[in-house]
Amino acid sequence: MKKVLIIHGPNLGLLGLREPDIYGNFSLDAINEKIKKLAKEKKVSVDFLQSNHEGEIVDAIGSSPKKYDAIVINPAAYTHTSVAIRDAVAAIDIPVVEVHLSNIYRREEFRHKSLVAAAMGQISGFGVNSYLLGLLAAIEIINK
Ligand code: CA2
Repeated sequence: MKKVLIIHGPNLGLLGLREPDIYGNFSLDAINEKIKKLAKEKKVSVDFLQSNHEGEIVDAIGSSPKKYDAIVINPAAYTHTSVAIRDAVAAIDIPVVEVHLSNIYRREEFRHKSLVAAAMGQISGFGVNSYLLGLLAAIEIINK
């Protein structure tokens, strides 16, 4: 069975508690449940990592090709700042799909730039469905 790693970046553990107008009402656990349900339907297995630490995310990306066939990542604020995560993504040979709950291009200008866009593609602005669409994109690529 193909395996996909889902990475949630900093502060996404706070989902559902604050800023529901921007990020929706779902908690991170609720999002993960939806991802698990889709993964089961599509017969792939998923693991989850939520981390507020750049180095931990870099390590997870770097070691993922040994264990996973693809990554779906919401790098959160690191999207706009982290050359280290960008370089980690560029250094691995499995597909990486970048996702965002909000449409980063409709928000403050500093969010318009993604350094992680070294990823294969990006889905932004569809709330929890960004993760589901991101997982479908990853599955499509790894099943080819
Ligand atoms: O829209 C997204 O998914 C973001 O990656 C979310 C990040 C933000 O920095 C990016 O520009 C876009 C923020 C995640 C923090 O989530 C919170 C959730 C609830 C309350 C406060 C923050």
